[in-house]
Amino acid sequence: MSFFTKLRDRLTRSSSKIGAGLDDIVAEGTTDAQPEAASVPQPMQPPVQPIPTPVQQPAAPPTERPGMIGRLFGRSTADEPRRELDDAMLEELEDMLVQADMGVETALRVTANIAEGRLGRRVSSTELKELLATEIARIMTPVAKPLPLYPKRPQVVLVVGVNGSGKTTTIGKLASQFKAAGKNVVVAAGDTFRAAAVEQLQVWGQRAGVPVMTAPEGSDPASLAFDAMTRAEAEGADLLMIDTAGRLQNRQDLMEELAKIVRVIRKKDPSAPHNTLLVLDATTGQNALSQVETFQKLADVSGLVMTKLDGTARGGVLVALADRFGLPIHAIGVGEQIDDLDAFDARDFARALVGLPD
Ligand SMILES: Nc1nc2c(ncn2[C@@H]2O[C@H](COP(=O)(O)OP(=O)(O)OP(=O)(O)O)[C@@H](O)[C@H]2O)c(=O)[nH]1
Ligand SMILES: [Mg+2]
Repeated sequence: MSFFTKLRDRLTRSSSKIGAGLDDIVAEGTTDAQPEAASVPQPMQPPVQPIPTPVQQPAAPPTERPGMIGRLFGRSTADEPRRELDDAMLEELEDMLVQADMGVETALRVTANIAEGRLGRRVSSTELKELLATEIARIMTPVAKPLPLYPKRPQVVLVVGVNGSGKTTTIGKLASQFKAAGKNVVVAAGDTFRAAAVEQLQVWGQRAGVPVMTAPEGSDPASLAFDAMTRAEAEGADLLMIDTAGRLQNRQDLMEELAKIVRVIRKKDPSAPHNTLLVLDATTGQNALSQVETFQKLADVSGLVMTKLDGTARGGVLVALADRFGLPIHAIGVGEQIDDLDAFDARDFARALVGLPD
């Protein structure tokens, strides 16, 4: 199964929320104001073209679009109900996007861009989805960047995030993918607070076929990080991924612990860590925004991974994150299995989020 199919199938709650929201908005206007619009056949008219936008994707010639989408949806977009794009409709659109966790600022911007040059036109739900997907892709394309790989050995990747966000699972999945790509990977169980956390990483290490450096429960994570650096250097590892604890009592503890890990690994390599990945849980919705702010103060966050996009209605938060922070989004997780993580693709995500086919 392609990752797009998986993403689209599993992002159902977000996509049905947004897709159904758009259907409702259009339907509402057609029943109230323009009852004739849905039923009048227009056999003599040319097929309705999607409204051109400044960044219209070159993927398919515009003349083929309605037919293609029509086939996929089992009907032609020309027969779809239409609603005039006016202030009332834009307001509904904005509210719906806020409800879908896109955040007020981002919802406003997206709505304004959709409105630009189109006020007074009559749009169908499918066209509105296409427009929205284009706007979302426009926001997300600049941040869709896979984890950069440097010639530096070992490249040290520090993985941070709140309790339960998916750090350990993400390390397991990434380790497996880098291993499969021929990289020599070492992971370090820097979350030394719980024996279960270490065991969990060991299980992932076995699945991925990579060595896991551990230390006794309760020992100093920084000294483990130092030992892991030593081993990764000795083995000529390409990548060292360091897991961290997310459940420290307060921000001060967490800050001190992360700072100490960084200090210690810099004794080995002053340029490390080369990446600091913040792992966010999509189900936390708008809270993810404040987590980014918090962790940017605690650590030099270089990129994001968003997990648990499966089965949440809050996938829109990723758009708000991209719009607000512009931090690279390296990967997204859509399940608990080893292959349920992939590089973030802006267009795929945008189309899946609004419930459009590939
Ligand atoms: N559905 C789903 N579950 C996920 C995903 N990623 C992680 N999980 C689950 O989320 C739970 C927490 O994941 P962990 O990787 O243990 O999270 P953590 O950040 O290491 O947690 P702490 O070590 O407690 O701070 C586990 O049950 C994972 O299987 C995902 O993309 N989708
Ligand atoms: Mg963990």
